[in-house]
Amino acid sequence: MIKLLTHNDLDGVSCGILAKIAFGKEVHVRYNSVSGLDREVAWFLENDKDKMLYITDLSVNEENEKNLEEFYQSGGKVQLIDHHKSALHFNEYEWASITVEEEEDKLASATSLFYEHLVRNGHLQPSDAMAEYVELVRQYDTWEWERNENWAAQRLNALFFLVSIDEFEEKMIERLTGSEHFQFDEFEKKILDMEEDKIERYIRRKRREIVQAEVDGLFAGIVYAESYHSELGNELGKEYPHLDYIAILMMGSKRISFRTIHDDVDVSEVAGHFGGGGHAKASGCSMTEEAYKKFVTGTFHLEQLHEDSKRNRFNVKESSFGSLYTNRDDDRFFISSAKGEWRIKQNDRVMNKIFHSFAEAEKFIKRNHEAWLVRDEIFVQYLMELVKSEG
Ligand SMILES: [Mn+2]
Repeated sequence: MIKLLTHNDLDGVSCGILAKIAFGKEVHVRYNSVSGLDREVAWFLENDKDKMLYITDLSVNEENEKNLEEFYQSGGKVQLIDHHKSALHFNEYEWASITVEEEEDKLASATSLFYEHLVRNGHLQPSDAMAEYVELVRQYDTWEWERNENWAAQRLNALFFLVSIDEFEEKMIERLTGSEHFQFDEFEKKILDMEEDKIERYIRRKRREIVQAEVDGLFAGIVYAESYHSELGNELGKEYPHLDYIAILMMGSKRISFRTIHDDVDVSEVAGHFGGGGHAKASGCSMTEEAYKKFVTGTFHLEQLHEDSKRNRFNVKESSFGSLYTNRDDDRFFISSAKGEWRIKQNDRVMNKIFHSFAEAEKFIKRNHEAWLVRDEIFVQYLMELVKSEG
């Protein structure tokens, strides 16, 4: 008999799906949260030692690390397969294999590594449908889907959250063993479309609820939201690129998620300051007393950011005619360029500062004045007044 302990996200569950295709009734799969795995491993070492143990997409604590090595040295069968950088030190054991990058510019996921392992050891007959599925999971789990705009990968993860794990498993096993290629069926396409519409409306609403504040030297966009953190963090980050990161507050669970779209910002450091952690682009922490003061109390009185006008034909960013912004005090900010240098005219006065790109100039007025791009009508009126006053 074989036991597989794996993560309960798409990457981890897909390892379970592959194991069930490879071993059928011979394998017993259990899905775990990051914190739940060690209990399961300890239980295995107490009660299940006659089985072969696979651990995928997760790694164990020091005590289990020691006990697994002992288990292995005394003839036990165990194989740990993971792709997280933080687990690289497990490579010193014969029973563990940690691979972060499959090849240059191609990150590994647990599912892609496990698939390769099963095929290489003759447990699984490779197929196009499986290879296509594994690649979607890999791209989702490593965020490569974003760069590649691989929406099927994103939709696969959305589907994973729309149905129960049991149902997802059953559907995928049937599809991967019964079809030549991996595809969503008509019903799935329909519910995925509905889900996308729902997320879009949710994000549109949140875009109007965001406030900005400088917290510990970085500019944060702060929003209250219980759902769709990845999509929300990404969309808000792109809508307001002058912000260093987005902090998503969950009052019910007393937690904060941090997301950034910027390569020069590391939100695992931001979370670390409040006792949390995570990745450079996505992290989280508990809402400590200090975090509560900074993100909740410190920002409750603030007014929401105003969105840039979206349907303009004339007043657009980086235009050679200039771009006009305003703020809540009714100041006018006119950004224009000459000879590769960008300047800002605030009301009647041109600022001393010189900017080397439009983005820098815009960032300045958005950070310091919470300004937004005005509608075409106001822009045209502004230009007419300018002509009049000059003529
Ligand atoms: Mn993973």
